[in-house]
Amino acid sequence: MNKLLITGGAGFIGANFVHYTLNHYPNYQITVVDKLTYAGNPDNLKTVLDKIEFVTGDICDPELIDKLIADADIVVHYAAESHNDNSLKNPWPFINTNIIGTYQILEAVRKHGKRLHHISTDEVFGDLEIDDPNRFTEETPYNPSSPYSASKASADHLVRAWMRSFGIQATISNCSNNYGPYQHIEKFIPRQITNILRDEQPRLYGEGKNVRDWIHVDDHNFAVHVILEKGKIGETYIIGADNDHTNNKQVIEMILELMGKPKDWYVHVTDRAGHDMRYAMDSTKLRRELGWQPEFTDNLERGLRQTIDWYTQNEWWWKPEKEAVEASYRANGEQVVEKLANK
Ligand code: NAD
Ligand code: TDX
Repeated sequence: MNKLLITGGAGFIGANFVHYTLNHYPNYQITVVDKLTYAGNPDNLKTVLDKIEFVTGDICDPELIDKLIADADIVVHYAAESHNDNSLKNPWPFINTNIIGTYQILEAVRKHGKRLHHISTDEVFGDLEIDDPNRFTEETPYNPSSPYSASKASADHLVRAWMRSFGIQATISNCSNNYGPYQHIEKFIPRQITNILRDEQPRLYGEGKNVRDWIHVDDHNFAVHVILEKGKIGETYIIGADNDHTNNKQVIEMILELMGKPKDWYVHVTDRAGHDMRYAMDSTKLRRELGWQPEFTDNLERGLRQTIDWYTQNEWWWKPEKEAVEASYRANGEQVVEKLANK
């Protein structure tokens, strides 16, 4: 039985990966290492704690990481600071965890000769114009915009350098925006759903023309398993579900309609500094070479309905934090922009 070490397994995508693996790939023995930052929640794993080993710890701690990787066969590296808005307020945790933490993992993987899969993002490529027909591919040059995306780009470069210089056995995936259960309510989709559940209006940055290539978290994690099983060492794979045709305003309108509210019941708020306009992913390589296909392809509405149901049924999970998350947005200067009427 292969031993899998999952970093960041108490966060949104990592916790979903643990559940997905236990349900679909039971032949792995799982250890999770997670620092339990504000974004890590042990409740995300509470139903499976008897089936996994959970270690509270920091990926920047070289001794701990060396010991855990010595004991594993495969490392899947999700741990990161992940929220762009936070990286604009204080970049340091992003530099520390995303770059130095990845360095510590690479050194231990090199020393012990273990297999690594590194989880990255579409944001390393920068953004596209609204009317640009191109999509990001594995060959697109890196051009990150925010401290978050620059730190993820740095980590990807380190992984590539360790593959080439030291011959470590690694793969990389760059995925688009995820949504689904257990996503922290600071993020776009769960923030709007939980606002509506509290009878508060959704909050759209600027005009809301920005486009994200939405993918359900299970489709992302299925792709990671496909790469672990069939991916070629040294390769990078783009993961995306071809959902790059719905802008933020339209996503809010869909959520409002699905939750029985008027379509224009939202407010425009201060835009994000340096806000990326559009991401779009070309996942042809993953589909053609490894045979991956997403289940929620082109069906954002179905995925949103499932996600709305989850937040509706799991108020206990998000409600205690909601006030503080919204207070933090206000403290960072988020304000309603009166002059942008909904149209
Ligand atoms: P998240 O913020 O929900 O979870 C991150 C987890 O990492 C948390 O549990 C946190 O406690 C843990 N962590 C943070 N610093 C740590 C440290 N120093 N040591 C150990 N654990 C630490 O993030 P997420 O949205 O689940 O993203 C997971 C990964 O996927 C990240 O690498 C992110 O860049 C990447 N990614 C995310 C998306 C997305 O849409 N959310 C898209 C593409 C790629
Ligand atoms: O309240 C909001 N209103 C709003 O209009 C929030 C929180 C966001 N937005 C906009 C900003 C973005 O255009 O929605 C879009 C999505 O925002 P986020 O959920 O913050 O995601 P994004 O910045 O696109 O980054 C996400 O996808 C790539 C993840 O957070 C990253 O970890 C991942 O790498």
